[in-house]
Amino acid sequence: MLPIRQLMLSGLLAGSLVAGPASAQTLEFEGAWSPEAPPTAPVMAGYVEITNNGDKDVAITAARCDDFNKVEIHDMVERDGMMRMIQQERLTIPAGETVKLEKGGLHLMLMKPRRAIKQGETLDITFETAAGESNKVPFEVKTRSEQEMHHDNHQRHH
Ligand SMILES: [Cu+2]
Repeated sequence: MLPIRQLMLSGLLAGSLVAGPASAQTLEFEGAWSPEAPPTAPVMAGYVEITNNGDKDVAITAARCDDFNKVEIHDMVERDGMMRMIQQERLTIPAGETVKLEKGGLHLMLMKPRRAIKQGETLDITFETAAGESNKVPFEVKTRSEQEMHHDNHQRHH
């Protein structure tokens, strides 16, 4: 019986080794935050750095949050001398690269809050990829000055 058990065990081990990296999330989300907005604001923004640790490009095709009617991915584009926000149907994170969603560029647009959202709260935003993976990311609601302070501290540590 023993050799069979060992065979099965090694088979299981091999199986888990194969399944491990394939099922792990390839996207890494860092520094996710949302600037606090006045209570009557119809939209809020979301910023985050997304790194693709895999060896294949990953396309984010949707984002959603229970606290908002809709979440869109926007980019800032100059048209006719004016900066406009253009909705992106997909956001591709190239293999091994980091894409930054930040002020003045790519950002999340959180539309029509379903409740009052205050500083210090966390918004759970879920990103869906074209491959069917979903990544739930906590976005911290902060004032802009808080975020700048945090950024300074962060840089001092490195
Ligand atoms: Cu926008």
